[in-house]
Amino acid sequence: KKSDFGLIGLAVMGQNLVLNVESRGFQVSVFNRTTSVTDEFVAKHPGKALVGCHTLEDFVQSLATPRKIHIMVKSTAVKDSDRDAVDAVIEQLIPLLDKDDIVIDGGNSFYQTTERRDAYLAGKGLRFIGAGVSGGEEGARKGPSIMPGGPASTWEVMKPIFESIAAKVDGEPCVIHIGPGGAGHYVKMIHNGIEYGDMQLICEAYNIFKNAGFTTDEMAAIFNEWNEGDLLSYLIQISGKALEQKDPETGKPIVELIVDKAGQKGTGQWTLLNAAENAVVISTINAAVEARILSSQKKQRVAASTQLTGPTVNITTDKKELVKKVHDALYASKIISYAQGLDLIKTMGEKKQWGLDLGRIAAIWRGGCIIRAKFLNRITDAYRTNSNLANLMLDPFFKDVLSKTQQNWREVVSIATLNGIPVPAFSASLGYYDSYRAARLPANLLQAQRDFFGAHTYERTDKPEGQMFHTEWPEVIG
Ligand code: 2AM
Repeated sequence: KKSDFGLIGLAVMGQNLVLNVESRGFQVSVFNRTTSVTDEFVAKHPGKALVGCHTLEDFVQSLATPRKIHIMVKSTAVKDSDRDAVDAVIEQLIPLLDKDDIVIDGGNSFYQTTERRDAYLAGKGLRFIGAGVSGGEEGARKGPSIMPGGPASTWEVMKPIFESIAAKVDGEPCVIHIGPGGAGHYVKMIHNGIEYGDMQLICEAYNIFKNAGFTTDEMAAIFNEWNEGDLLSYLIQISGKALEQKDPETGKPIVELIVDKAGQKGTGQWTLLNAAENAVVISTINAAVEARILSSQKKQRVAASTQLTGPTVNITTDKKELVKKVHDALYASKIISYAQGLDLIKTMGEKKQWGLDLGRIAAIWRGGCIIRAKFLNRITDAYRTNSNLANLMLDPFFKDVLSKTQQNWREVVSIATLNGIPVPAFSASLGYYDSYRAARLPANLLQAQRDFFGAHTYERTDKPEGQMFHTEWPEVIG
């Protein structure tokens, strides 16, 4: 019997994905460059419908047509011109495949690279799907959130397998056809940017509590409680669990022993670059990426800590009150972060004519992936009610939440600022909210400056739009 599905690249994610597909009743062929890995994997799972292959030829021959070959190897290309392991595997596969066979790249590839591969394989009569897969190792095994991009007709062929392996929420699989070409990997990239935002916001909440003298156990209890309400999400849940964890050697909370230097693999930076290219403001995600960068400059920070002064921390707010305020600051900032990320997806989707459905995209993030959260239901509802929503903040539900949380949000940013506690993502979110809702910003003076030094001209509030004016400004000497 030929296999229903094939997977190349048996690192942890690949292995887990194979076990997931197999568990849904499909026979899976596997191939890994280092053959001992293949043998060990198959030997470790006796009785499962797995076919281990030592050569790509055998692997391809073992698959039913049209073949469905999922590549899960290390992707490193960051520009459309870069070639990486995914390209190497594709090149090896091409001479072995037949017309209409389907190649799926399930790694974190850059969306432009995906577009190049899509066009290249289409030119050879082959079909390509660039799929963002989120959920880490556990998600891959039990059900990830999958964001596939490619032709709708190819999606139709892949749909039964993708839907059966994806996470389910309320019986709905966490996978939809995102759009053509690079749309899937693009949406996965923004998903990662949003993930950066969510994580940083939680860390800022933690930092305020820590400075206010809360113990890690108290903080764990707060996160655990929040996980029963509006903030219910995987990231809040694991933050509570992480804070509870004690180091077996010292008995201390493990979180307090972990060095405060954050790593990153690059999808956050890609998101920033793309936002800049599209002139979309994603200040919360931006703050989150930059916070990781500053955290990694530990040496400079330690040196500066004895040179640059700040206020003495003295938070006098009642603990219970503070918890409520920080909750609201976190909730409001999270809404802003999603509003910005979705604005970027919307802008790019329109530019590329991808026909993206923001409500359905939010719906497939409800399960499987790292940003899974209860409040995504509200986002889905918002776009279901109004698919043309200009900004998530303007949806009636979110408008109301922002209105009710903002006093506490402002107080938290004030308390943190007055105490010298950095809250770059909380304050960037608030700055965005206040700028977006301002009927008049100080850009009038900015236009005057531009006209002053560069005769760039300006419009007037008392004259028709589009009519440009210039002032003969006085000469400035020195
Ligand atoms: P390996 O076990 O032979 O190293 C993650 O690194 C996965 O990608 C591994 O399964 C690894 O195979 C595979 N991989 C990395 N580079 C590769 C390449 N150039 N060709 C094929 N597989 C590769």
